[in-house]
Amino acid sequence: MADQARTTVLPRAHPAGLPDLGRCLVMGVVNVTPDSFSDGGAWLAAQAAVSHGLQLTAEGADIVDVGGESTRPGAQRVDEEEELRRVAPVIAELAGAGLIVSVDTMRAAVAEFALGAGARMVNDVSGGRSDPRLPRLVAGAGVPYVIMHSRGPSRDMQERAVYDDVVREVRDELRQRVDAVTAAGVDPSVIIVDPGIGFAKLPRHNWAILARLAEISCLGGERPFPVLIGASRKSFLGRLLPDADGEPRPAAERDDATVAVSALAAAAGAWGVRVHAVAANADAVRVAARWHDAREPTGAGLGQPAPDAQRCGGMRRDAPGEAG
Ligand code: PMM
Repeated sequence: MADQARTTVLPRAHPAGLPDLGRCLVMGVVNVTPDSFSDGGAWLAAQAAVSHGLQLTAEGADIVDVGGESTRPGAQRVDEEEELRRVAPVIAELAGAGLIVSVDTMRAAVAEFALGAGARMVNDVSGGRSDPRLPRLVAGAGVPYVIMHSRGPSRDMQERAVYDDVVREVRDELRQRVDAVTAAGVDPSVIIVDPGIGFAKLPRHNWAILARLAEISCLGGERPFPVLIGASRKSFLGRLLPDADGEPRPAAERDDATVAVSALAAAAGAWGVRVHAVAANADAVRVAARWHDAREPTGAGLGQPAPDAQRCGGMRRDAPGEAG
């Protein structure tokens, strides 16, 4: 594990069921909610949400992630009927237009509708804990499945942001979730793991995780999992960049900082970044891929990694001063 802690480039991992673009993918966020912290209310009307999804795709999103329930700290749950009412027409239209749609839900009934309407993946911020029928549904459908780390409902999750070693604990808790969903029948090849930036985490926890992504990808085992990072506009970026009075920068002004995180996460080998402002992030992941490829004497970079970068045990060290 000491080796993994010093490794800066994740072993390459890609989920079955999605195109391999040879670079970090960009997942554009379509929140059909009145109360998301970053864009609440902006896309609540179905037609506005559909136009937004199409616009994000035109700007370079590889996937659009449609959600009807806010998960911001302190948020209350919406009922299933309301969640479905919000997302159903949006998913049906975006999938019908040929986009790769992911449904951001913790409920099997919502995921079932979405997959029936053409969605191609499920993003579950509860990591299979909220609705035990959801992993079983995903297992039957065989679609890519994002298992995100959190510590219980958004309502009071920040009270559980207590860690001795956040990276080790998040990794171990994600491992337990991966074991639980695979026991429910989910094929490990479709699993994407997400450390849940901002979910039951303080700013210092988020930074520690971002700096040690390889440990999250490996989960302590041999097989690397693709890693998704959702840092976009989150409050730890606002706190990093306060104004002259010490007030955190507002969510709407955190996109440049988000782009910096995307470039660094992509260069570290993240499989995907989940973002609100797509265009600049789409540029960032391309810069990161090209930068990385240019450093590889064999031409094998994030697109075609060196063979020893495929497994957790044999990762390259890529930090300045450590290479070669
Ligand atoms: N963050 C939010 C919602 N869904 N899904 C994944 N996989 N990872 C995240 O970090 C994540 C998520 C909250 O952000 P938003 O309200 O801006 O969508």
